[in-house]
Amino acid sequence: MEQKTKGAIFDLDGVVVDTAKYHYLAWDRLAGEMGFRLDSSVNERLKGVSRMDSLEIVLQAGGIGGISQEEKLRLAQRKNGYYQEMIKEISPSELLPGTVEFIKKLKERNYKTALGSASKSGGLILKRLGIISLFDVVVDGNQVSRAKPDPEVFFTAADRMGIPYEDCVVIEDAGAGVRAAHAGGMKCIGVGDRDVLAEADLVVENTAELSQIELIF
Ligand code: B16
Ligand code: MG
Repeated sequence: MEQKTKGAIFDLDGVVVDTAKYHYLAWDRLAGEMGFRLDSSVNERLKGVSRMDSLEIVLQAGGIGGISQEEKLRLAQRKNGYYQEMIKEISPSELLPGTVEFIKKLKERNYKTALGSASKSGGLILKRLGIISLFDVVVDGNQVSRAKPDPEVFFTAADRMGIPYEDCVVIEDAGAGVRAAHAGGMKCIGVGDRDVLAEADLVVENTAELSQIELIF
């Protein structure tokens, strides 16, 4: 009997590639221009969070308030300019180990695959990494308006794959992403810190461990 087609939805930052370091450096440059520096605890809080929500976290870290919406948009745009400069030369050597192998294994087992990222540069980064053809569907920050933990990004990916939500598994490194997957009735594999990802159905410490997973979902 042929196996039922299922869906696997991959987050980008922290699952496919470590773009968090570039987001952090770009935000820290902006913070420096405003007279403060970021520390690593802020870095953790920025993961998986949309650009404008990230700006709020950064402003709060610097104790900066009373900024107009127009100015906030300008600041976020400036940070994105720094980020774009940093990812201009991103290359396949920066792919996190194990993820591509896991995607290929899923495809052999009749899974459809999707990107489900908050980043407006998600599609562009997949192209630069040379792996966009591994994804049946690409949903990034350009196609959705509500940030994780809202499940919109994963619903959009599942709808485009034509797979029922309960037959989808999300692979995520951020707590907000795990909550979004569950809010959408999907299973979730967490990659990273067990404390941060405690709610996930299964947690692996890093992407290299993904390919060891027996596909129970
Ligand atoms: P952009 P993900 C997220 O990527 C990042 O983790 C987060 O730090 C970033 O603010 C967000 O994308 C938006 O990125 O400014 O490029 O639109 O983990 O959802 O793949
Ligand atoms: Mg992420």
